[in-house]
Amino acid sequence: MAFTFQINNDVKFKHDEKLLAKAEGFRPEIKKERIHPARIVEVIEDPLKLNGVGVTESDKSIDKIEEYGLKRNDKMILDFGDHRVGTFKIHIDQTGSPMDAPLYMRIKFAELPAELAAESKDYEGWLSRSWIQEEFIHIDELPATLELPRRYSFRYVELKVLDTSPKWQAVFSDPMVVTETSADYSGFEPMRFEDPELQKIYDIGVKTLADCTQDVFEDGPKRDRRLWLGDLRLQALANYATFDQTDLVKRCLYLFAAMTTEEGKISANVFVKPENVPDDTFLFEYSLFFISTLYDLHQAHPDEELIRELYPIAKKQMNITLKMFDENGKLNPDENYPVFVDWSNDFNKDTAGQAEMIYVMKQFIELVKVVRDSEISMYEKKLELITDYAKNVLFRPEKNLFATAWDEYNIASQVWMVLAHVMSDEENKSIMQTTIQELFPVKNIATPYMYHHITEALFVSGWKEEAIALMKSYWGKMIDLGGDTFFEAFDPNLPDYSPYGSTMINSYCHAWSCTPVYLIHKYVL
Ligand code: RAM
Repeated sequence: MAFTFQINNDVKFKHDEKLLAKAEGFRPEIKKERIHPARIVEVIEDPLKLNGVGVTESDKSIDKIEEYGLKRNDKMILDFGDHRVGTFKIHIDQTGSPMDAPLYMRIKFAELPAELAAESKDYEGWLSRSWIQEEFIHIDELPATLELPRRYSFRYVELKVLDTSPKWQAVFSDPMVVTETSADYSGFEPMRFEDPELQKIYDIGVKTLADCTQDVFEDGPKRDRRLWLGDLRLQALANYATFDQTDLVKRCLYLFAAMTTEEGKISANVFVKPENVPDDTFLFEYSLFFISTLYDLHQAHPDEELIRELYPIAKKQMNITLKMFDENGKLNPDENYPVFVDWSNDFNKDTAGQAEMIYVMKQFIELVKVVRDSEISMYEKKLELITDYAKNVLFRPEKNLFATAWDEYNIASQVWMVLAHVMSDEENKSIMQTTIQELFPVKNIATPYMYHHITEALFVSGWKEEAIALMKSYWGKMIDLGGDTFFEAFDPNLPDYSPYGSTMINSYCHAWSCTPVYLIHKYVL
């Protein structure tokens, strides 16, 4: 089912000031560092890189940058050597005759060379074009230091002079990014592997996580630059395996907990600037993953007081979701509260949604035990009913696979049922074997988010070699295509895929793709 914009203007939200104050108390310090470009590059055709675009070192030297005068339509691309998140500053002067007209220029920021080759005037996607990282600027007097107020996410900066005048040229010097992150490297010991492929995947995963670790766990520093619950759940797991900044996870949980709807439904994402505002967007499992994130935090760093404090929020959400199940334990999907699973809409998500509920209910019951809620048996009975429906109706023994409502057998259904441990370990191993035989190689899955779940399902069901192979081929392919960080959306069969109708808006540093750091930490060693 397609999920685009949800507009729910009539929904009323709470603002629990006490919980918001706690979120504020855990606001992290943003660390800054000045970085200068490593070289000047030019865009080239490169069939091995994303969308066939790469870069090569220019014959211009970065050390002599102030010797190059740029006139109408001239451009220069600065390469900052790695992915950076921060603000940009450059000094501009002129050479030649007096400045008889303003300087008019475009500055474009790109995470990957493919974005340098794309022109924003051609953009026809359904998300706002305002996400495209470029600025058109007039400067009346030179010399001047141009300090852009916005934060950008990039490795490359293209300076294009749209016009000077035939009498003079623009001269640039001292370009610099002041990077921003709240990731704390001080106590962090990166893991070391003999396998160089694994090392690269791990290192890039850590970098992806760090660049998304800001005032909250952002989904992506280029876009949407906000806190999404589905992303948070995975970021938090990766965080425990790396920087282990528990306070930031708490901050994010408090933000969601403080701003539910009046009924207690949890938003899919929240904004924190200029003030805390929940988005009127709701996704079935994102709401539920508040419970998972709380459970995972308690696993990583037991904190009974926090569980007691946030349990009422988790319970309300659980009760709201339980109403979506009928007397037989079947999920009645609601298109206004869609099951997400992946950006691909090429498969039915009902069975995956049923499994996600089982996955979360098991974690919820552990929280029920922590707080000793007397309603425990009601939840256990509901879990049994919903699980029985999955086992007796959705599972097809003759196929050894779970079906969806329309008798479709897809990877997502198997993966989530395995992650939810609906069947025994032995049965799970055999279901994943059938999945590998019948449904692999993976097709029509568009995000590292779903590839993460496929990989984890292989690990938990005893297919370790297959899991590592999938991780290497999928995340490794993003590296081969030129990624310095991992992408938001990536279908290896359709490398130029975008959920939004244009890759210009895709984010190439997206936190939900950083999970190899967690998977490697948990299952490989
Ligand atoms: C993308 C966002 C976010 C994700 C949603 C569902 O648009 O960037 O990462 O959680 O999809």
